[in-house]
Amino acid sequence: MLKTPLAAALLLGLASAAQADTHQISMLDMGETGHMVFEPAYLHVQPGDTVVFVPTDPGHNVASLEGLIPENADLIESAIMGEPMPVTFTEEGIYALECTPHFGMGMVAVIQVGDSKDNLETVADGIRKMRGLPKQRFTALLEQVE
Ligand SMILES: [Cu+2]
Repeated sequence: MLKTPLAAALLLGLASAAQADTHQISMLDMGETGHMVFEPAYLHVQPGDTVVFVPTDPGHNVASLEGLIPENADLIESAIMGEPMPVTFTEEGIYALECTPHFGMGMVAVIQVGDSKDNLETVADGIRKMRGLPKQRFTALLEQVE
């Protein structure tokens, strides 16, 4: 009795694991798009996909901005500054991310997971309250949301 559902669950797990993609975002002192950047700074991924944040230059991290990720999503924060940080995104929606030491220099990124735009207005509101380069770059990134 137990064997079949378990086998099915395992197969389903394998199937979804096989479909999940891994993406990479570099964290750079100087990239093609400017100083202190995530490249790419906007990425549209599917639920279950993993994004590996790679501090190609040292001294960068990745963290989610309070209230600017989907309601049920786990907070994101690099365990160790300067170490690659894999994040598996399961909750659909828009994620606003920063490099904590370089937020003021506009080192920000937007990840869109799946097709839900339920929290798009919340994120847009949060960005409207910012100033300077973070606001400028976030605004441009949010325009890329599909
Ligand atoms: Cu940084």
